Amino acid sequence: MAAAARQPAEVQVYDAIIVGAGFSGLYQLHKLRDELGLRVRVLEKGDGIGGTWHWNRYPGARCDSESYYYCYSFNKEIEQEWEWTERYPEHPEIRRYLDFVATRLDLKRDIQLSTEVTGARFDKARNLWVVATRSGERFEARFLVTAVGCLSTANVPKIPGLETFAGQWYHTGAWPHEGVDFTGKRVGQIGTGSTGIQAAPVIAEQAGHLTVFQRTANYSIPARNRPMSPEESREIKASYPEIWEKARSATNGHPFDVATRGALSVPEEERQAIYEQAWDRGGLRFRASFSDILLSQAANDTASDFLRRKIREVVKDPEVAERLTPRDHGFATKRPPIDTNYFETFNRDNVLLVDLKEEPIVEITPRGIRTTKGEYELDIIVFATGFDALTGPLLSLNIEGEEGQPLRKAWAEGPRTYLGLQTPGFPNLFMITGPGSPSVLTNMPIAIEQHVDWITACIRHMREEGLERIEAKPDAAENWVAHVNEAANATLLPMASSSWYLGANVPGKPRVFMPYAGGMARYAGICSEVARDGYRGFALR
Ligand code: NA7
Repeated sequence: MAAAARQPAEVQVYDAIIVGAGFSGLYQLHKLRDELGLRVRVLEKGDGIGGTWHWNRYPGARCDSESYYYCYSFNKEIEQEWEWTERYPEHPEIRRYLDFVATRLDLKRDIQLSTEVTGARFDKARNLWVVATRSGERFEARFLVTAVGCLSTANVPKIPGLETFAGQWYHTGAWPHEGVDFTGKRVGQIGTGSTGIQAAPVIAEQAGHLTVFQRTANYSIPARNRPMSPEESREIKASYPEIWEKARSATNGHPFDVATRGALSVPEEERQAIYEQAWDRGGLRFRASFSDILLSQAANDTASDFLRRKIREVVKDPEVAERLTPRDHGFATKRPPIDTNYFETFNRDNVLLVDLKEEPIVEITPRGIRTTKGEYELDIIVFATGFDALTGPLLSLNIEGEEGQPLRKAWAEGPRTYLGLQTPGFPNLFMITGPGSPSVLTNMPIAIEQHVDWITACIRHMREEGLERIEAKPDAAENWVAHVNEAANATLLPMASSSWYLGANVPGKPRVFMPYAGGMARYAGICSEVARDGYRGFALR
């Protein structure tokens, strides 16, 4: 590729700037550079590629989607050559995979690492984005594509006294690359979401003692991780066309069927047998046991009750089991974790559960964590406290629209997008898996590929037609936000009051259900129709 033209003021000019070098940024670079022939620069804050997998290196970090479909589908050679070693890929394996893809497609030469975007503003006179970085570089490009992921802004709760803590503390989403040695240490882990549920069993095995501070008890399904056998791998590779077709036509981008029968349409005994089978098979597919687990409270109760019973069966101390049992929300109304020995971990002698509903944290002291009942002495605190999800990564870029309005202000009452792809007042800004798209409710690579393909086709169209500017119309965004709400309200999803889907985990964040719950296949259909209809709802010129 020709080097970017340099202007006297050292502004580096490109056709497109992509922010982020995870799954979405890599694929978007490939499409814009290698298919459309654009001059593209990827700016990545981390010192390596991999996005969420660059940062999330905490003990036990692995993907909850199965490896054979947590990958790209667009390139047959990559698909056939890469060998996954386990049913669920652990973080180093995903990084190796992305490195393999980036090398194969020669992407690295256009990715600038250790480059944090600190601001971007739209110059409406010239119809282009001006992007600034922490090191003082300036870039200009017609298109700005955010590939920043949905879960990349770590949420470290503001607990008084953290700065006085004499030990070490870490957030799981910014884990030290050299790892943390827990040997013989007294460890406190705050948080029992998907991350905490993966981390606790591994930390407990290494640490002298682990105290798990739980605010909301969670359901979890055994992952049943295992090595991939060569026969299984061969079979999968031979069936990829069907696998991808199924994933794309599914509600959640996973290549399995959701049962068509309702939970209450079968007798109790049969229902229990179906749940037992799903429990033994393991993984997120448990949710697909019946068609209405997220649609009917009565159906959901049957799944929730089954999982509560499993906790009682696994955890030996009935009081601990009761504290670990979720009673305030139904199964899968929050993102359901999957685990390896999570509940079993509470049978260990070196593990203690602290229920923060009974004894809230008062402060962090030099020696540990003090709750209303007493002080827990600790050497290390692990914050498995999640992320400022979906909007956080976008707002932290300090984006200003065509009238100089900050995105933070435009979204003060929650994200306003059209299709999760664009927001009014911010022309030529495309958000891969932005709020208002299915994103986190799906197997992410499927959602990412659909968005990147759509954005690429849109930019191709603009260039062919000699257009310089595309912007979501305000009424299209209003209607879409209403539709996103309507889709969420048709399910039980908005009922979990502590869910990060609603922004509830971050104090002061607007309570808006952010991802699109109408289903991946339906959503992709709407996007295609919008494009076919001359980009209905967008203003182009
Ligand atoms: P989550 O799912 O947001 O979980 C965060 C956990 O931390 C959850 O148990 C929270 O309790 C807890 N939390 C958050 N803030 C606090 C404070 N201030 N005090 C005590 N406990 C707190 O994040 P994860 O990293 O586990 O998972 C994120 C996604 O990554 C996951 O869903 C997958 O999609 C991959 P709460 O439930 O809010 O009461």
